[in-house]
Amino acid sequence: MTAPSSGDVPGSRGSPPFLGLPDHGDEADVVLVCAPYDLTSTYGKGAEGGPDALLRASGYVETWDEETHTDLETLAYGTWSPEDPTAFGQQPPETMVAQLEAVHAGLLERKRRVIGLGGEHSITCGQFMALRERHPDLAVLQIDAHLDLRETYAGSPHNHACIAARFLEHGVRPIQVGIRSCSREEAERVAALDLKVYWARDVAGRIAYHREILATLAQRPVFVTVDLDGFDPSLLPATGTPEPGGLDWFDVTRLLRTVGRHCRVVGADITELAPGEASRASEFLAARLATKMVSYFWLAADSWHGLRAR
Ligand SMILES: [Mn+2]
Repeated sequence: MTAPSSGDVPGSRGSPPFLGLPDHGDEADVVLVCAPYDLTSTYGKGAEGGPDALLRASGYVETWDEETHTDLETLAYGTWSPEDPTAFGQQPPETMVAQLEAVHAGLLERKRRVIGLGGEHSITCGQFMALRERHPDLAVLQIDAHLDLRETYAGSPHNHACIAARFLEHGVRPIQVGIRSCSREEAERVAALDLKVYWARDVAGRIAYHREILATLAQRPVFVTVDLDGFDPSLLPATGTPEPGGLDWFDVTRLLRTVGRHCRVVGADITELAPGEASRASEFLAARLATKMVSYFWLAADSWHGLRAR
């Protein structure tokens, strides 16, 4: 694999194009960064197939967003994929994260809007670090079934069960939504640090808490990281740790729409899609979520915020 530099040109290297549209390479407005990585997952495996499955499914998603009345075809898309996906997937998490950080830093430098595609949730750290470097006041909204607050897991600080601990380590207190599983130590950490956790049992089917989230996000640039296990497994079974009692489609999309409407979203990702047999609905949901992110965070947001859409 060739080491990426900040000047690395995004371009399709074998991954299906987003929405089946032409890949605009270096001219893209929105870049999907594929991270086919699943080394540290402990239960259900297969997340290395997530980015390609999502992109493939996106070819069958309507480009007209029925809700915001925006046409995704008015933006130009590109994908970045590792030169050698097998080598990418076998490297230790520390080097994987460092590589992704360089890729994301280069894209941010060129003012690209980026959605990271996992891969397991540890891939988030690369994009987060690049965004944090650029936006010292970065806020993080995490949708997940799990707190991910362990300092290390299975011997690594970059295990997929540790991503929120990495946010804290870099001075960012994540807002976590959809949580319904944690260890005693993680629960104690939430209490000790007074972290803002929106448990699935408290927020499923509700929207009143959105106002509180907006107050916390205030005027800060926001990174939205979605572990797909935040959704209920009846909707999205194709994920490594399908915890019961999750969020439904409208729980998640209404929250993301509110955040796009009122905040400046500077990056997002979708992780932990682990395609397998009969996972078409999961793959399609993940692809549809990517289109909603583009609409809410950028396409519709440009007009909501009074900016001129391209
Ligand atoms: Mn999770």
